[in-house]
Amino acid sequence: MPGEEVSGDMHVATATSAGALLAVVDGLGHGPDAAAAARAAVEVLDAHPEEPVTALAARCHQALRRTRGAAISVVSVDGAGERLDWIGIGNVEGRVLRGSASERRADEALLLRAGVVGYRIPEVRALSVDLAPGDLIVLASDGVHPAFSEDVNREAEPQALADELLDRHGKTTDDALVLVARVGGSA
Ligand SMILES: [Mn+2]
Repeated sequence: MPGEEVSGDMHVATATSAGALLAVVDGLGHGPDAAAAARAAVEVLDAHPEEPVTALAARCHQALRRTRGAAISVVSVDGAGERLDWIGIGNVEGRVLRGSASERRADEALLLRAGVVGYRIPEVRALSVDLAPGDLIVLASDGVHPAFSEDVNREAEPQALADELLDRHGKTTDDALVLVARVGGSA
């Protein structure tokens, strides 16, 4: 957010033995206290990337109790890139945007559950989505207008796409973060 020296939005993108763990964390509000809450969640996720997303949500909830709390969406991608499990508490949007190898599959939006991690979280279970090589996984904090996924160049490189989405859809009234990953082949 303009005027702030730190961002309260942070991400995790780490390889696991099974595949990858991706997350975007939005510390409540903005400024240093928001960043402290987000950092606490990132530390938990980085320390336990192999765990199921439901367990990670519970761990983050515990770790953030003395912070102002956060919105968190977490995605665990399996080894061959054939499936993901994801969970969203608060308003970090998640999308799977299909590549050309997924012609018969519809795009997917992560079901977000109301709550603040560290303060009050609902009973949540992970939802699964089948993937194919070329599919895009996009996570975006609420500093990005939720219409971001309506007109995406699906052939773009992930970094270029993240930059473009932030540029086109980022708000100036909040911190904003976009994380883009593309599903590779079996390698
Ligand atoms: Mn926000």
